[in-house]
Amino acid sequence: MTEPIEGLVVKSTSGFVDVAIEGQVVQCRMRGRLKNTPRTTDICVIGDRVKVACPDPQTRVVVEVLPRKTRFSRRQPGRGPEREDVLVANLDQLLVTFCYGQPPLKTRLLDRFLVIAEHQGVEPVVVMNKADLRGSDDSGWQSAYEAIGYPVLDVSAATGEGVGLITSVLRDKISAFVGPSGVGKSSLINLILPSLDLNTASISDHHGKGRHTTRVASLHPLPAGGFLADTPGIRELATWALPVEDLDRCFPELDHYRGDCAFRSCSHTHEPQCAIIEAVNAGGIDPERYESYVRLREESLA
Ligand SMILES: Nc1nc2c(ncn2[C@@H]2O[C@H](COP(=O)(O)OP(=O)(O)O)[C@@H](O)[C@H]2O)c(=O)[nH]1
Ligand SMILES: [Mg+2]
Ligand SMILES: [Zn+2]
Repeated sequence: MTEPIEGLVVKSTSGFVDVAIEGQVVQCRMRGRLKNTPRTTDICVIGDRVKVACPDPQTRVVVEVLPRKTRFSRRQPGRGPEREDVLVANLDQLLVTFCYGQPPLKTRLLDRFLVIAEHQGVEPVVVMNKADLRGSDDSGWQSAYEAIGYPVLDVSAATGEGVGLITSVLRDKISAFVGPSGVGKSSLINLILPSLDLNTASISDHHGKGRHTTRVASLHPLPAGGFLADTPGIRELATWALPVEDLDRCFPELDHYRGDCAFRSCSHTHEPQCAIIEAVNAGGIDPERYESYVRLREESLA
């Protein structure tokens, strides 16, 4: 038997995984011993790097799952020990997509997606689609985000404006699009990956139903290199709960001030000598972003 070869899991169904190895996709079994290992996390998900052995010419077996750099996951609440539900391993970036025109941008929701990305250790990129509908007073909010370090890409699936920017952001990385229904995610993905031919009739998207009812999690290879993650759970991202104690660290612009609060466990909502509140009053922190922090905090306490 030859040395196991390293590959990337691009599809995972029970007992079998599709692994991309040197540009080809091969179906593999999971080695029985791996399947039976006691676990609190999924053994093998899309984005995992694995070692594949070839005991005979017809058989490919995943013999090892390599350690994950990052895991994009959610906790499965319920009885017994909490279980981690990993949606994508080694996800590099989240393209948080909104648009000009309809539906209108909700910065609270944008901030929620950004916070989730920070919490998961994934790089967020803000995509503003339908740039063809951009009005002259539509862009004031962007500078606050760019100052924090979040790039904002103006694009249009309708005219093709800025699509090259997205293509270069996606190159050689594992990425996923998130955002509300109707902003044009499917339209953008169809431009980037025409072979996928996603349904852009947004009615079917609204409830996650429609043509693709039995969708499994997959990584789609991009023509210029890299992969686009498509997993049903990503759609529910906006409803994920966040641990309140982690929240202030998910607003990177607070980092600079946080250490100067008088109280070590300052919630930055009512305490005296709170450096964050002082910075909001002095104009160093965007008041809208601070408002998002306060709201998300109330929500995670509820
Ligand atoms: N004007 C304009 N309309 C767009 C653009 N991209 C998508 N749309 C329209 O927006 C609607 C929703 O698009 P869709 O891709 O289904 O959004 P999704 O729900 O985020 O996947 C469709 O009617 C599209 O034709 C764009 O760049 N400009
Ligand atoms: Mg869609
Ligand atoms: Zn404080």
